[in-house]
Amino acid sequence: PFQFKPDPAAASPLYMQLAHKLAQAIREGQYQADEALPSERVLSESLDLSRVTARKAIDRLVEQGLIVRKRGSGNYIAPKLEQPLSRLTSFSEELHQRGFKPSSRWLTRGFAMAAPDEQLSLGLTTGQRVARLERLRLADQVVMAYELSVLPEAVLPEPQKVDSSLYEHLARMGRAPVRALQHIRAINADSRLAGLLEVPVGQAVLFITRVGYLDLGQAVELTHSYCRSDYYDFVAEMRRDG
Ligand code: 16G
Repeated sequence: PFQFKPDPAAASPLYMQLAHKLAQAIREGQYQADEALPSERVLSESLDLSRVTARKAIDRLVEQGLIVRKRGSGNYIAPKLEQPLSRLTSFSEELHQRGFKPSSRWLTRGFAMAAPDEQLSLGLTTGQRVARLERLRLADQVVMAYELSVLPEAVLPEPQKVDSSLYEHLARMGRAPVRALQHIRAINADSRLAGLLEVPVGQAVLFITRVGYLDLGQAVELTHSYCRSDYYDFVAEMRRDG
């Protein structure tokens, strides 16, 4: 169980000491990713502190991005996705690995005519249709990203059948990408994106474009991911030549 002994000689206020101790417990892995943290009431009662102190400590950790509040169900550890840039993986795989429950909240799942940039990326000719998948990506109940995926109709003839994981669906048909090219840029959220990602308008968001290919070089996926910069951290290992 979580232990906290206030230091009466410390210069920092009680709530800061508590926040510090809680942050340490989270970093040390005392709590599972999808497990609720003790509520403010439980914290204050078990540690014999005032409710205000407990609330201010939690507020501080929310500000620091370590904790998220979920309406009606309490406080949880914020999702953190340290995603290696050298391996081709899916959102679902990455989140499962970290003990979160990945899911998709669908906005669109249908067909459209390929736009010029989509034709170019996917190697299509004018007049060919594409499947369009538009969704929010969630870790437990926290929105981490908004994604728009475009695939040739021949690759994804039944977009309605994609469940939560696109790659799992493609793998079942032997069409999951084995190679991808990815660009990462920073943008500021406009009001629509800010609303979808539940961040303030103007917030910095990671805008990532991925084109995924099959073994023989056929492009199967063009995905634009808009990732919350507080939850994503892309990591690459580098070596100097020679
Ligand atoms: C990741 C990829 C995205 C891919 C998706 C498939 C990034 C920035 N984007 O979100 O390109 O389409 O995974 O995930 O990594 P799924 O199989 O869970 O649907």
